Amino acid sequence: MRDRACRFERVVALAGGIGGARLLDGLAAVLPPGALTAVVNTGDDFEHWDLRISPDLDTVMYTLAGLAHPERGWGLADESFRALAMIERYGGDTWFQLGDRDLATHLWRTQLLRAGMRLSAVTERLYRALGIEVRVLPMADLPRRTIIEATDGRRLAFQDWLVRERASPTVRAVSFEGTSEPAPAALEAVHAADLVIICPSNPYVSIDPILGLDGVRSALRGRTVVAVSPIVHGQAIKGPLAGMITSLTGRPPSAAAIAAHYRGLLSAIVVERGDEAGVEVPVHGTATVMGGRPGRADLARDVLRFAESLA
Ligand code: FO1
Repeated sequence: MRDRACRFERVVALAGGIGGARLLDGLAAVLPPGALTAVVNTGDDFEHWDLRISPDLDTVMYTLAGLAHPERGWGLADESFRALAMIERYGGDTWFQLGDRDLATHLWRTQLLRAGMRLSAVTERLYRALGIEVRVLPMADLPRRTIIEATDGRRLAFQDWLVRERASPTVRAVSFEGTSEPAPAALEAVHAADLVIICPSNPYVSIDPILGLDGVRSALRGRTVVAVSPIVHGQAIKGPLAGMITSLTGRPPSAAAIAAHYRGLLSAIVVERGDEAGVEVPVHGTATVMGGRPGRADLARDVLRFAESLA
């Protein structure tokens, strides 16, 4: 069901990871067709089994198509791992669990990229094939890899850190390698936006890769920018964020730490009810933990209504 009540016509949502995908799903459900553009992190992308893998673009795609694994958040609900089992028998790399149907996505994306198609065009083609109407753009067409600089001195590629080493090396810094050029359509979308939503994603490894691209921060200046906190009562719903806040800022994980990270960018922030303390921008407390699709639409509606109250 869509709410015609919303006055925003050009909403841009910055997203990465599972929390971001879920709010995008809610926004897609409540906004009129054509009103939403998603700019998705590609800093997690990497080559594995000689395939080009874009985990956040795929998590968003499967979530918007209603195909994502409901608990895990990544990969497909209806999946098998028989190819992975054969790779295991051959002694190949199995630390990154690629399912049989998920493999089709990586095979097809790799084939189109190797044929010279830009990642934006490949993304549009994959999403359209799964019946997704929302415009979803990669943050950049060329690779820009997120690097984790660990306190033990190692520089780790993102998936090596997150999955192979289970996010156990303490993070000293996060850096980025590769293009600094945003996808043209992504930058244009931000410039034209009447609302920008920063989804409840990991600020360091899902949103900063986008903000660090040429022209993005300046395009956000003067826009209404509303973030949704990915930290709820001091905890992350999913992933390594809580420990990263402590190791990168020396502060305990909190919604206030999230607002402080986006200092200077935010018009306001939406947090879990009870997490308003210490937040130095206009703040709205609500229920931010999304259950299934109805909860995602409820949060999306709540964020849009709060954003309307700001103007
Ligand atoms: N995350 C894991 O913790 N273990 C995995 O084996 C794994 C496989 C995987 C396959 C495809 C895909 O699109 C995502 C996958 N993820 C896995 C999640 C992924 O590492 C993260 O979701 C993103 O990179 C950060 O949100």
